[in-house]
Amino acid sequence: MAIERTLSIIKPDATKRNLTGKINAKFEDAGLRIIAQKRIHLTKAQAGEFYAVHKERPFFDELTTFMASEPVVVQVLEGEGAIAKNREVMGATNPADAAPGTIRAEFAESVGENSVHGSDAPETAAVEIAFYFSGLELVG
Ligand code: FUP
Repeated sequence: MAIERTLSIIKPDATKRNLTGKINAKFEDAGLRIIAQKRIHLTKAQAGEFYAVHKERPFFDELTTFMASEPVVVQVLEGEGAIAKNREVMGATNPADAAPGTIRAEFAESVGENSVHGSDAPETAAVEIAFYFSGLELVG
C-alpha cells in the first residue's frame, strides 16, 4: 500500500481535557508519523469554512460553535494507507458505536464532541491539509 498523508484534528473536547499526548500516542502506536502539528484557535467562520460540506445539516451551527470553543491541534499524519488507518484508530463517529481501544471509544463524549477529525479520502485529505498547512510546514 502507498504512503499517504491525512489531516487530523484533535478537537476542543480533547484539548480541554489535556488529552493531546494520549491521542498522539494512539497514532504513533499504529505506525502513523506526525509530520506537522500546530495548536490554533479557530474562529466560528473558519470552522464553518472547513466544514462547508455540512452547511445544510441540522448540526452545523452546533458543530462550528463547538470547534471554535477552545483550541484545537491540527496535524498531518503520514504512513502506509494513512487515511484508512487513521479512520480505524479514530473509531466510528458516534462513540457508542466505536470499537474498543479506538480514540473515540476511549475519549469521545458524544457524537458531536468526538475528540478527533480525520480526512475520509485522498481528495479531501489534500484539500484539508492545504487548508491548514503550507508545503514548507510538512516535514516528512
Ligand atoms: P466523521 O467523518 O467521522 O468525523 O463524521 P462526519 O463527517 O459524518 O461528521 C463530521 C462531524 O459532524 C462529526 F465529527 C461530528 C458532527 N456530527 C454531529 O454533530 N452530529 C451528527 O449527527 C453527525 C455529525
